[in-house]
Amino acid sequence: MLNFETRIGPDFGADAPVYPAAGVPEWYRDAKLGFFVHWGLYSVPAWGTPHDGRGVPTEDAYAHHQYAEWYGNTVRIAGSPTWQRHQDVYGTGTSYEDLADRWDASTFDADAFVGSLVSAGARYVIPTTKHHEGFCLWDTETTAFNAARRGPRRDLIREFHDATRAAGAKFGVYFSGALDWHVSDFPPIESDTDLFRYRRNDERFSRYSAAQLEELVERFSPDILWNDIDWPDGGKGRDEFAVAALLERYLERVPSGVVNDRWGVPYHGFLTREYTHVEDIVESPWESTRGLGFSFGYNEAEGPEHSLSGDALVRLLVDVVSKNGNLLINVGPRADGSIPELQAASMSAMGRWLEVNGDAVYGTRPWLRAGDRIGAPASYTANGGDVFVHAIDPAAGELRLPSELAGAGRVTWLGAGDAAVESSSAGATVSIPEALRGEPIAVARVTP
Ligand code: FUL
Repeated sequence: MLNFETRIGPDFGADAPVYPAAGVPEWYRDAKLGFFVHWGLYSVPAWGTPHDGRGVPTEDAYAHHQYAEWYGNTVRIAGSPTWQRHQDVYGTGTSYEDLADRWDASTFDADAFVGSLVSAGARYVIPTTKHHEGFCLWDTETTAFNAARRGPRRDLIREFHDATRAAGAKFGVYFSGALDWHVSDFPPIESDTDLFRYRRNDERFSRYSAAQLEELVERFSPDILWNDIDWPDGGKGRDEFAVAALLERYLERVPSGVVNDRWGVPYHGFLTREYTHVEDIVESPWESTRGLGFSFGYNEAEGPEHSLSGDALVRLLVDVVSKNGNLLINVGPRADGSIPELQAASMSAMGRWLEVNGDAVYGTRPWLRAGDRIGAPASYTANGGDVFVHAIDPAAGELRLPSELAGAGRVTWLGAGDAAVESSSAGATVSIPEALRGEPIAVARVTP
């Protein structure tokens, strides 16, 4: 997994740039669930070695990268499975960038696509505008290597933006700040050290990244700027094209906007965690991200054994929200813009669950603690005076209320009405209605 430490630098001493006041708006904390969309040239081959990151020795991690969106790097590592497969499928004469002309997105319908994310519960949508490959999905003036001129011949980000706003969701942009393989000339990245060594930090590139991000801000006023893998060092000072000035102008334009923590400067909005289990409530607002499988870009080599089921997805959402996080779950479409069935099935299951149980997720804040694991396990969320007790093993048939709530006024099951509380010397318990025992999580609302 790419859980390297973000590198803060360089140290400007007394000349350090001044950053805008950091903050995370309430709308973001209320939203709880967003969808990432990783879509790019890598969706054409749609391939990576499927694994969860644990079975592969560190020295082989990049040659066997499970992230299909890293194809453009993995394919350059001679002897890697991706290198071999590329030759088998495309022959030796096809470069990664040639894939741009093989990208046919003609069946993509942004309204239908975003509609399925919103039905799955998304309150915000963040497409990759430019991943590490350097291909821009919007009609940019900064490079001809973009989706309006090559492949789809459409401004895909404009389409995502319009559809997302029309659906009433917030719109964010993912942007690969310091990695752009299209305008770099380095050996492939084969280790976490290479990740910082084989990247451009010069002023020209810093200006290029700045111009692209600024274009996105001016055209789309995104609610979220989700930068990835740092910002080029040449753009970290006090210049007008540097990140401090960019963020200042962004927040002037979008005062309710929010940014993440991957800029490589002493400034952050929400914290990010990628394929990471967080143990307990984190006070600073944070966001958990992962793919539905082990990749963000669509990996056609993955099967159900690599993917989150609908039940597992609901449990992940509740676990994250009970600990003060948002879940940014990723969908990786096929090149043509369709959502693979395996992903669609889990998304629909989450949407159905949220239709009944959304009150226990959206707008909530953590309770006194994230959960209890004594007896039948439970997670907690709270809103106003109400506490939501999430039975995470409803098949157990019984839920024990935490001692702080034992004398509470009223207990109702979301989707099944009032509950009768039984008190004994062991504490207060409620029986889980039969109708909810097959759910991934059954939720009792406790009103004092
Ligand atoms: C990582 C990237 O390298 C992955 O490809 C993905 O975009 C993930 C969200 O962030 O750092």
